Amino acid sequence: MIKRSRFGNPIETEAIINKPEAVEFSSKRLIRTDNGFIINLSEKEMVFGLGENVRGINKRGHIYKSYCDDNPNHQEDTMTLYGAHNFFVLSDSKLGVFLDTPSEITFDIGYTKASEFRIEINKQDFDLYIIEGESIDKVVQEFRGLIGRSYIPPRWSFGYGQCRWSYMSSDEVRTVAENYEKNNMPIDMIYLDIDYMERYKDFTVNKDTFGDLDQLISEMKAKNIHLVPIIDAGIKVEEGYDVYEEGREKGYFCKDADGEDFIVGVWPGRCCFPDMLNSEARAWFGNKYKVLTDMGIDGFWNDMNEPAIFYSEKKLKEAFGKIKEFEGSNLGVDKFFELRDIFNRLGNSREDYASFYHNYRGQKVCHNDVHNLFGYYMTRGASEAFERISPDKRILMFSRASYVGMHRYGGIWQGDNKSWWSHLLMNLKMMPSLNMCGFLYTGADVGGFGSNTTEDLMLRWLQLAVFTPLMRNHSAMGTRRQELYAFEGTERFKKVLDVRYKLLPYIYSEFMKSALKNTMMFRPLAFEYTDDEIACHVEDQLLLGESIMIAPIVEQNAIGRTVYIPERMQLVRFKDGEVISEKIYEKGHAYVEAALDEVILFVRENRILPLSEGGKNVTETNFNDLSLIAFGDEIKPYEYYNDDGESPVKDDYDKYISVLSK
Ligand code: MIG
Repeated sequence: MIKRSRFGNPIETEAIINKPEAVEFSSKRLIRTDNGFIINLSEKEMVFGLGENVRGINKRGHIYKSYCDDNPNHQEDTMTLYGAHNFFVLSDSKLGVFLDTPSEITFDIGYTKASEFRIEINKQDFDLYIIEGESIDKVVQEFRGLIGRSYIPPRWSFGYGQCRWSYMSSDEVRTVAENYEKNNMPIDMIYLDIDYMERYKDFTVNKDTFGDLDQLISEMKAKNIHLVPIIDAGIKVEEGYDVYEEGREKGYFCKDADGEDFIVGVWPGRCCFPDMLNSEARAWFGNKYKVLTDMGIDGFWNDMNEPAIFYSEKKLKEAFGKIKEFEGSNLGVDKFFELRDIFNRLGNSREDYASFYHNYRGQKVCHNDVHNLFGYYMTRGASEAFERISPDKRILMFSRASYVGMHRYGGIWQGDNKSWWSHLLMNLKMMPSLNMCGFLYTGADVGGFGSNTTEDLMLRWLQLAVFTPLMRNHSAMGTRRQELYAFEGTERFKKVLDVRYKLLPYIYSEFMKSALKNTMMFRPLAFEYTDDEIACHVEDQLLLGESIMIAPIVEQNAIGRTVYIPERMQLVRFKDGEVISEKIYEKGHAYVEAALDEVILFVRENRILPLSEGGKNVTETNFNDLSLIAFGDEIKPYEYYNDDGESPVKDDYDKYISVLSK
């Protein structure tokens, strides 16, 4: 049962596609306060959701904020990340809540007071959805029905991708491809970061270093490798740059209070933000992707669209003024700290977010009030353009910033992380909360983006990533190289990576079923084994689809780990190219070993895990000739979804299902 109540006069986000009639607010659980709600939490109540956020699968005990934020140094106490996903479920009450507002919200979930969940909403203009159901899964499914079908990428994007910020030329990209080939390692994608552009200008190509991009694209295509370029949110201010000049002439950029184009500093230096909320500007920006699709590009990632700001012209001027003021004076400690922070505080400042404007549905709207929509609408613009540009073929699209609703238009990666063991575990924990909000095509930067990775971390991270729909190795400029051939134990990396291609039919099938039936692909154990107190509190294992449980190793130096087995399950080990069905475990704890080059998973009793032989890329992987892993006396037939992997998906689900039985 879904109830919508309206407060004030909210800005339309288009998060919801099926809006029920609004009713007057009444709730047994939510108590209205001046600026939000309070929910009293019983001791047993767990809180799941909030999409992209740090900390537990069960979110109790901390504060989180909804405000899309470029925060590459996030740690345990970080409150804002790249996405804003205002949906959560109370486990015991089986109650789902979605707050539809594009401005900031604070969720204090038993932090200030352990028994109290306090929600503070920046603006009292919002829609509140309360969903009740017979199970957590049902509540989530109803919510997903409200927000519409998740984005479905081309099947090749379920392969492995290599990225690094600093592939400086076509030849460097060729070298990456050659190295994968030489080492017999499968690969489907190589990503192009900002260095392919001419001085970071969107929809341009650096002639000196990527002048033969056309040719590179077709060479790679011949190897079944897709090149996936980045697109940034800011447009360089430069006379003669067509995108800038058109945008300025047509009035498509965000404006300052005086109606002038708002100028910020991002990668290209001085930039304007296209007004992604203005439907005309959005369509114009989306059409620009055609520059690259015409060259044969069929996938993109949208970056910096929180939108991230290094500085604004206005605040930079103030900063220089301050510096001059301080120069030559005797700085006491306070002044010194102030001086030290002047430039640090320039980035992503709330003051800047409050000083530019959109033209949204014909109204002048302050950015701060619609902040969380920017990345969503940028990605939406691209995705809507793809329907025009490429009506017969899916295009890969994923974004950094997001809001609920954007899940219909693209996937997300989990933003800049670090080569830390804690971020490997966080990658796992975010999978279900993102699925709850419809983000199915997702994954984190494998190996960690910032800081230097290590061989063992990379291997363990891959062992998780073989299961995530987006499987992309990405690292920052200046960090240690982390292409899988860059380490001593290359053979070990190959063994782990090969497992992905064996799992592909299952991963694709489960992804598609989740997208088409509004279910979750990754579920906490708490959603399935609701009466099992221990299972409900497991934070480092997940159910993946209907047949398996994953329990990756996320700790340095570990040779195995303790796994909680919530029902009879069989351990399956991928070792040296073999698939070995090992011990059948009864419910309880078990210590399971797994070497650095092995992948382990657990098959549920009477469920089928279909596997392929593997392959050197998705195109050459056989999705039809499958071997089936299962145990039990009453093995349930498996509904296997497969299609051509590239035609846009309509609602003829049954056509692509075959029943596998053993
Ligand atoms: O300010 O394009 O999250 O994936 O490599 C950094 C360079 C800009 C941030 C993205 C990251 C990308 C990087 N970008």
